[in-house]
Amino acid sequence: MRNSEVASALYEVADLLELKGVAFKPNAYRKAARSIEEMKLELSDFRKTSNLRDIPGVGEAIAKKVEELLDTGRLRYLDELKEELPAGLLQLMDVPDIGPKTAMHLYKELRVTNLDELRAAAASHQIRDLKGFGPKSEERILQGIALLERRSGRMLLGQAYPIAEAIRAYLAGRAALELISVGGSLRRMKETIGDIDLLAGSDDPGAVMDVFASYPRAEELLERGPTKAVLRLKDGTQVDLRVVAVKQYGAALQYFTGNKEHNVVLRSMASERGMKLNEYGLFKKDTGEVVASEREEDIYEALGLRIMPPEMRENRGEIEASRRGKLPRLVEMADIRGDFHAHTLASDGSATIEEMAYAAKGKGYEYLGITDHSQSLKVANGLTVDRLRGNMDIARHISERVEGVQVLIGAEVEVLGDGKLDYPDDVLEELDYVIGAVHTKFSMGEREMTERLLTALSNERLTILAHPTGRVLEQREPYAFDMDRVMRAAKDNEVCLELNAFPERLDLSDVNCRRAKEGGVRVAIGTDSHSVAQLDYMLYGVATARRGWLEKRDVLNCLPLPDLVDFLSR
Ligand code: DGT
Ligand code: CA
Ligand code: CA
Repeated sequence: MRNSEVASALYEVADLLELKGVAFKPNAYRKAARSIEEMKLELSDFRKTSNLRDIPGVGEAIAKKVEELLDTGRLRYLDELKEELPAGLLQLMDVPDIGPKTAMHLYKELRVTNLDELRAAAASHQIRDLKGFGPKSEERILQGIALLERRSGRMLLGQAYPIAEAIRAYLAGRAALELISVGGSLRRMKETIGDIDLLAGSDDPGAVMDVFASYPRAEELLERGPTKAVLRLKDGTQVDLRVVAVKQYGAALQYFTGNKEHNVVLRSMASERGMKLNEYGLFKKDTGEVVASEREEDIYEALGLRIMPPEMRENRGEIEASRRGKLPRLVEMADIRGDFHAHTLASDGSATIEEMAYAAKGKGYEYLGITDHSQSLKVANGLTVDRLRGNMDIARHISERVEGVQVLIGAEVEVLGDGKLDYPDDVLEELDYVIGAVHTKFSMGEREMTERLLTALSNERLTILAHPTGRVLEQREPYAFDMDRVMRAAKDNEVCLELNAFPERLDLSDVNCRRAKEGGVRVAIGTDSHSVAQLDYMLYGVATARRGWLEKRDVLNCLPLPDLVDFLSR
């Protein structure tokens, strides 16, 4: 069993215990699951040399269960819990706004045991009369169910990327392949991924396919032809591999990177120039002579274009920009000098300020902003003013101790319903910078929400507006508000909009990043890390910024520390 599978069993135990109304234990299981998810080493290797109880959050009882999972692939305790409660109850908790308490309440009061029964209960107005519910809750439940059903079955970039990277590395090592790349939406670093496409260039396709089929995480080889194979992994993910001749690698890579609309335009450009473009190459129409095929850039060049980064290939003006020599120089990971959004043990993170600071230093950053939650967000253990001040002292101390990286002292401050910020102005004044965030009252109307955001933006202590649309990919739509007015206010008040790099958010989206750039609004990328490992999410933030055509000057994280300090002290 892989760590992710062990973790997901423990999460399920936590959910079921919570449904049963058991106190404390669910959080213990979740904490252990999180630690296991974040381990670099596989548990099966780890336990050869170490004690499972050395894993943070894993005590004697949980260690036994982890052992059972590793040894037998099953957990009797989990099976028993599942027998006690109807299986569909866990499904109810997939509906936004329905947590374990609500699910259990609906079960006890209305005998609702699955999604269909929940829909029926909401539609026949049985829910509004329950204590703590009303007509609005019925509406929200129905909307939530509809959203669940619309779920596209697409993976998040942050899920697909590590899976694909692991297979790519496996193939590159075993098959001694030099020409191997991800293709499709993953190469374009789109926020969600339908399936993973891999492309290899080799003159011995059979050997590459054999290695592919031997991948340890493989469940089943669904398809194997002379040049194409499809593998299903143990976690259900599907991976396409194509192997093409070395001489045709560039053409195939171009074709299978897409997107489709981008390719359609290229093909018609080829046609206008008396040529033909397909996955084998660019050819002269009359003689069939090969114009380009081995290198991707040669294909673009032969069409009068400069090759552009895959992230831009969405037929959103990149071909025209390339033709006119006006391609932007997209921001890169190497340009990133720090991270603006990180939580610690003080609120709902899992690491200390010190651990986070060392991790930032390890990444070569010049600065890391610590932004724990503010007082009114009690579910995330938001900091009272006293605790915040205590934390500031610690952060200053650590900043001095950890050489080479500056710990910036910020806070992720609630934007309250009326747009006011959740700490008094004099407290905000003590911070190096302030992130404002909406985490409550998502369902207010467009006018009210716009006013709320504009009020927050008018506070001169606000530096960054966090995850500006509030969307959660595949789960929650953006809240209603007037983006144009918010962008204008952000520009006028010199507030940055965040590109939250957390895979579930990627908010601002690529399209909104581009709007920000066009509106003269600077973007600040924040990973919203709740652990050391999540600092790696910067990669997805930068990719999304690149998809939004952002350049170094558009991104706050590219400022060297002295310039950033200047900016923050204005
Ligand atoms: P996905 O998997 O839904 O996230 O999106 P993609 O872009 O990865 O699409 P996929 O996996 O269906 O195909 C991979 C690439 O292959 C796609 O980006 C462009 C190319 N391709 C696939 N089908 C066609 C097609 O019918 N015409 C053209 N021109 N290109 C195609
Ligand atoms: Ca794909
Ligand atoms: Ca595909």
